[in-house]
Amino acid sequence: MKLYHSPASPFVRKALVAAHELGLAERIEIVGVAMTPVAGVDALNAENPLGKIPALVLEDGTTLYDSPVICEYLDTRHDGPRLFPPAGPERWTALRRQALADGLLDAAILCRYETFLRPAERQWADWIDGQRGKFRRALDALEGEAESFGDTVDIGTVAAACAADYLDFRSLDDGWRDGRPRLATWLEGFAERPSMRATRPSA
Ligand code: 99T
Repeated sequence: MKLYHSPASPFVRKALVAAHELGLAERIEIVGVAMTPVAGVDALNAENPLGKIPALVLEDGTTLYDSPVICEYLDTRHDGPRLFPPAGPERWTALRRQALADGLLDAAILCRYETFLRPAERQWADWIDGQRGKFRRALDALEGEAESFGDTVDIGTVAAACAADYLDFRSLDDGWRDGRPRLATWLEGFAERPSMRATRPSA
């Protein structure tokens, strides 16, 4: 399998953390790409018309995207404990947490693009505030349930860890731990998992 990858992408990281947790990381070949919403890469666009990463090219040439689909696919490729609970309330909780964390990231990345990519004279402060409001409310929601994360390793907690860690990586909200002690403590522990350490972004 080939994974279109950038070390900065928290969505790619989520797919790779899943691969490490499931013992599949060595079966994935990394294809590095550097693109933005305003500077695409033809080879990636040919695999994923949305021009986004992660995109996973399977052995039969099929390409899967986006990160929830890739993670759920990887979860069918092993015999160990599942990252996606198969049924019942645990499944809906894990999927909802994944949606919350992915939505947090969507808002955070839109802030990043707005402040980093868009020329300063065209930036829209209200819009940035709106996105910041979304990811801060998402953090509050994660804080509200962090105590129940316990030692759970599923797609919900993997997504939550990748999302919160991205805020630090891009310095998008340096004070996010203030008032969110449970989430902060939980992340400190989860970030030490080998899967998280192996995928920690460096640049
Ligand atoms: O929007 C673009 O054209 C390029 N952006 C991406 O490919 C980002 C990379 S994070 N990926 C997504 O937004 C994927 C979202 C999708 N729903 C999923 O896979 O779950 C780059 C962050 C950074 O550089 O800081």
